[in-house]
Amino acid sequence: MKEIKHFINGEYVGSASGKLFDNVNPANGQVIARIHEAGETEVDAAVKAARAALKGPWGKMTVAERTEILHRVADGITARFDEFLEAECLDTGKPKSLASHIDIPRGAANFKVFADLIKNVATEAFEMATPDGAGALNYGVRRPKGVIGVISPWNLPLLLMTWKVGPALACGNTVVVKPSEETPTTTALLGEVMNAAGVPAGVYNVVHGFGGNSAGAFLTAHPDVDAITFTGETGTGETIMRAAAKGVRQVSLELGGKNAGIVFADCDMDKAIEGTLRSAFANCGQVCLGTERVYVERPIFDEFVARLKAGAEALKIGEPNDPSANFGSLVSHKHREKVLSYYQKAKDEGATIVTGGGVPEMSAHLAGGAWVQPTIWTGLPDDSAVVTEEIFGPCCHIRPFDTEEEAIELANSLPYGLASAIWTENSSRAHRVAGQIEAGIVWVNSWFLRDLRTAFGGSKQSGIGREGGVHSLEFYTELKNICVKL
Ligand code: NAD
Ligand code: 6OD
Repeated sequence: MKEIKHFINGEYVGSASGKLFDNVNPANGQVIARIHEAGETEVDAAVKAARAALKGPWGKMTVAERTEILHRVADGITARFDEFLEAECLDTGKPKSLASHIDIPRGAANFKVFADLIKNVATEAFEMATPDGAGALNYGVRRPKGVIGVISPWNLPLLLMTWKVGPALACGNTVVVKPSEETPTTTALLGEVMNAAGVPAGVYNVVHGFGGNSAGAFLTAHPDVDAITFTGETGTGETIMRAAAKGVRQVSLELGGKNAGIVFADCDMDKAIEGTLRSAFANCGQVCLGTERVYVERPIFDEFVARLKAGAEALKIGEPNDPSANFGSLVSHKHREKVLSYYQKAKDEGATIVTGGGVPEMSAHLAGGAWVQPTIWTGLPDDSAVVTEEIFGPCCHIRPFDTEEEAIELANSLPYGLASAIWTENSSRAHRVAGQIEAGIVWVNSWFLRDLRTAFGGSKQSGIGREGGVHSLEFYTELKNICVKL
């Protein structure tokens, strides 16, 4: 059986404790590998390696040298595209048709974009008058923050991990990554690419394991980690923030959401249906930016519901290797239990089940997989758990509205504030409504259209801080002011 080991100081190492756990293919329930679980010993070794590497060749490189290496990392991912694709799909159950367009290309792009960015960012300078008339000159310099702890989730494993490791390394930091216990393989494989690209030992380290009382907690509690960047559930974010308070370490938190789509009667219906289908069902609904609440203006409500139902029922459920499949399994049976518990709640609360609501029948070789049906409900009250809590599955509730003000109020009614999608052909309305939505990202007539130079993050309980473009530099560097008396 294949073993997935930690990557510490440029080498793959097993756990001293000998503790391993199963890596399961969620499409069929079969164990595909055994994963080493890091204890405090491995986490400490990884942090020590990362600290030492800051003082080694990595810390002495020019920006040009460092960014050239990061371009080689991106090219290394692309050169091994099929291996990354296979590994990502085996870990997650997602269709190759999706991961080949999103997960793996973005995994590579995250290194190139931030390598290019760091070469071209200016800092500030201020001339200052002084009483003696000679003056003073202030200027800013950016320095790496140090050792960054990166904790990543399972839904877009390579994409979300490199989204943090790319800028962290571009800024000259070193990292210790703890990928999700469900999806460790591409993070581990990246170690080989780092070595081949000439990234010095200790710059990129990986420890595997769980969250609480395991690798995640050991990493966030480690006193020699300078800052922690995390993507995952809001509750986990709170725990990590508490851990980071010890030693006053900075956090960047990209957390959960319960995102609203608002569909106005003046929308282009084809675009609204296509975009809402993707935002509700892509990646089996396991995208933090996904739409789980759809508000539709009353005159087009019935038509919209009927067309979304037809679109959901046309999705092709299948295993990753099926080229025609565009809808995979959930990431695990544990997650399926959570999603199905909401399917049950919707039933119990008297929802109209427009489509789905259960488990699809799969052929014998996939029967052990974590499959669920794409599901649409109507008719639930606004305070239903199904409408207010993040499910993170392929499902949405659709509710009619009558006025723009009502739609905005509904969209803003929850403590989350990650993303929203507005569908209208009236550009004044688009700007007016987008400006009033309490979310870090608002799309108009699109969804998950990403320009990596833009700010990304959540408001309210969906996160703290912004990453992307120059905003990543705010987290991954210390901006130091040097004041020179002339
Ligand atoms: P999770 O919070 O359960 O786990 C995320 C990571 O944190 C995993 O690596 C896990 O092992 C680790 N972890 C768990 N407990 C920990 C602890 N006490 N200390 C340290 N580490 C710990 O999230 P998940 O289930 O993997 O991912 C799904 C969630 O992530 C959803 O809520 C989704 O909305 C959110 N998400 C947010 C964004 C965003 O950009 N805002 C992106 C993707 C996913
Ligand atoms: O596109 C990105 O950079 C990003 N962080 C996407 C997050 C998706 C959440 O599931």
